[in-house]
Amino acid sequence: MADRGGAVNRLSWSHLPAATRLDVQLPPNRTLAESVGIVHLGIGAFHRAHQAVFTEDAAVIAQEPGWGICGVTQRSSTVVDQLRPQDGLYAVLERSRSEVRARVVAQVSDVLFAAQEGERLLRLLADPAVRIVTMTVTEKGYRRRADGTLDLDDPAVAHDLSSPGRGHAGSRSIVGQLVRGLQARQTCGAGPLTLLSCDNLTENGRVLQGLLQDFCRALPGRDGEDAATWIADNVTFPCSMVDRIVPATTERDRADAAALLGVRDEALVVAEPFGQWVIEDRFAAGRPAWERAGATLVDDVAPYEQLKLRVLNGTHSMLAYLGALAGYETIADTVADPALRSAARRLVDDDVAPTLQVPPGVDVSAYADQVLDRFANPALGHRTTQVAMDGSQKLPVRLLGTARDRLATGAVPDSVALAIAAWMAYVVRGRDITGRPLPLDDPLEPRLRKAVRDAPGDARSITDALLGIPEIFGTELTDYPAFSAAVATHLKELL
Ligand code: CS2
Repeated sequence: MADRGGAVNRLSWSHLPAATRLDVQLPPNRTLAESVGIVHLGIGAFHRAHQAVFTEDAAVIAQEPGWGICGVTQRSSTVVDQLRPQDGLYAVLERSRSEVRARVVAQVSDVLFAAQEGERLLRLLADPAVRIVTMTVTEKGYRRRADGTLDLDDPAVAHDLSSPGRGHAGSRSIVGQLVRGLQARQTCGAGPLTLLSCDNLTENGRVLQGLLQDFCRALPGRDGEDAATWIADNVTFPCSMVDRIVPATTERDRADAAALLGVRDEALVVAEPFGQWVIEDRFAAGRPAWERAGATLVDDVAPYEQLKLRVLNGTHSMLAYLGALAGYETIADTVADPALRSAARRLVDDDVAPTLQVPPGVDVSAYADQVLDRFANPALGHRTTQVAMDGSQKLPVRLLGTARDRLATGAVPDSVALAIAAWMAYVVRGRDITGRPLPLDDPLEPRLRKAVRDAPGDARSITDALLGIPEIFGTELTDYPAFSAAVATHLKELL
């Protein structure tokens, strides 16, 4: 089956790339990651291109075994089917403007499909060798209400709360899996643990901690109280900021990788050369020497996180909606349009910059230039519609904090209004300028469609209908009529 660039064999420890190419980095010694010390929930492309790489580099530099990763997949067995036949090996294809390089990563030494292997997940969380649980489960994976509390009516959460007894294995929500795992850990006497959220949320560690507390409070009987006390005494929840652009892998990427590696890699991920990780240094039971791999360990992540979410992710979302509507397939094509690049730059200069608490040594203008240059990397092929998905979950984190801070000082954040109007136009139109359909991939899709259907159809009424969804916009924005007027004006132009 020589289907991928002539490569017959599949990547694994018995089929490694030849050691002769300078543009291919081979994995380190197999034993380094054999023993699992980290369980990662949500083993998608992002984790494999980011935290797993930092962890492997740290293990190699410090020559420290024991931090192998067991990647847990939640919704489908695809990643398990990709990684297991490859002994967990996969390549990161790094695409800069001028070159393509690949490195084979071996840090993910085990994988697990939670829906079918609940018992094993529980055993791992209760294993004393496991000292950190990291996660990238996306914004919607936390199942939060608009007020930040756990959505107890969410079917997965409700299921987990009503499942019988301590340490029950069939949990479906992340929060349920964690609390049940921690109960099992308490029972086994396995000792303290760190839960490290790596999702794009404001104060991700605090958010996670709050959700676990909500879950414990909602558990019937004494179980919840016991679990909450044990967690308070034994578990830390550092915040972290993660950054690397990781577009969805395509068949072309797989063919390029096969040509480079000489073996097929079904678990391939693609990434830009840049990578950043800022972590609050509050670990309950040790951690890899991530600082030796280039991560920044700090006392307070908030300024870094705010900078990244508001500048990078804020402009990313704005460009995704404006670009998709204008018929651009990729973010790189979008920032190549001078009008759209300036719109993103204005969002940073006029609205975001005045709200920031700038991290030491950072120049916001230079940071914004760097971000837009990263977006402009044409080799990535990062699709506008990929960034556009889950808007209802992303806008609050990326844009509404900026809006609130500006409004509180009496300013009307016109660029934020444009970004929100672009999202609304994307939802309403469902097609780009050439008539091509734009997918609305969003957990609130039925709600969004209904709001638009029920509105009379002019830009003002659509703006009011969508801004009136409290799950996205909360309730305070309605106190600022000048802001909703600005959104409506932009929406009218876009429609
Ligand atoms: C993007 C992010 O898909 C998206 O919504 O904005 O995934 C972005 O590429 C990363 O946060 C970069 O670190």
